[in-house]
Amino acid sequence: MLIKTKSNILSSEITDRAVFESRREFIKAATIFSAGIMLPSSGHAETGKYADVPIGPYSAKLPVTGREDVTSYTNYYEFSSNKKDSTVLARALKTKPWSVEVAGEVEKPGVYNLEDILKDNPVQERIYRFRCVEAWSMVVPWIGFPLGEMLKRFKPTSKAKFVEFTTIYNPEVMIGQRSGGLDWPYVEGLRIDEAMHPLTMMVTGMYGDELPNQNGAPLRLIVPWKYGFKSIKAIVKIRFTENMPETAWHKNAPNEYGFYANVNPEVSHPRWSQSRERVLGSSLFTPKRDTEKFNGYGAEVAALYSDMDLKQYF
Ligand SMILES: Nc1nc2c(c(=O)[nH]1)N[C@H]1C(S)=C(S)[C@@H](COP(=O)(O)O)O[C@H]1N2
Ligand SMILES: [Mo]
Repeated sequence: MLIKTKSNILSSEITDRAVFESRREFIKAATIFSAGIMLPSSGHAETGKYADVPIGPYSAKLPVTGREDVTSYTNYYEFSSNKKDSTVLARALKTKPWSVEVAGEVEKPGVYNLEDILKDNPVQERIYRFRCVEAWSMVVPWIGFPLGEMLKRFKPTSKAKFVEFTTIYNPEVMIGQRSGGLDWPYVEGLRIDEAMHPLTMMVTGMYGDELPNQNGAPLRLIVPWKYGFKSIKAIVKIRFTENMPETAWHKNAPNEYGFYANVNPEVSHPRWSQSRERVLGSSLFTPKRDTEKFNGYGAEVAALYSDMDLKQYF
């Protein structure tokens, strides 16, 4: 399946806040366009938990990648570095009940139940591009809410310049955590303006249904203009900090994985080019897609980095 081969997401492809279009009709059309035929197992659930959520701002009108492809090829090193194995092993994680500790430079620290967080943060669907640093990409209909809206409720202090996220540490179930590779638990971070940017999402579902364990249930981050490793899964802690947090992949290989990790076809990974990407679900004969700077979200986010050399701050 070929998604779309060229250039930036047109502004006409991004819905504005007022537009609540007929989401189901579009999704059906998109699924037919992308898969040729509609199978009951692909596309968005009609009856899933989130079947009727409104479509949110910034949702791109792009054909989505097949659900099977997105749920059977996952990066989740706590379970396995093998993408197929991690989808199966992740079933063992218990995701209910779940709570998130909020700490650091914030007026309302504490331990919050996920259910209570969800009461305050109504969900919406957003179709976003997603680009892994390994040079593959997909288009996913995420369900979630803007991270910034949630963070504001905790009242960050003026010293909060960064936000650090931590994945659950549970080596009994997460068997990958019993050995090295990454320094567990997995940690990621954003600058506060990146965290507050309206494109940045906390995700609880996909394809109209709850998030499958392998895709980061019950709560993960999605930052569509950054490489996928920033989009940390199974979050149990959010800490506001004055200094830039040390992050798992950066610690593992600082010359390969920068803190910013903005999608940038002009800056190669030391071991491979970032100029093109394999679209998940496409055939071996499908040409690779040209990678777009900021993954196509430059109109929204380039201003965040206007005074920075992105080759230095990769
Ligand atoms: N906790 C945790 N979060 C993680 C990862 C991981 O191994 N552990 N992998 C990252 C990487 S490299 C990518 S590309 C995305 C993959 O998301 P997906 O499996 O839902 O496609 O998750 C990111 N979040
Ligand atoms: Mo990735």
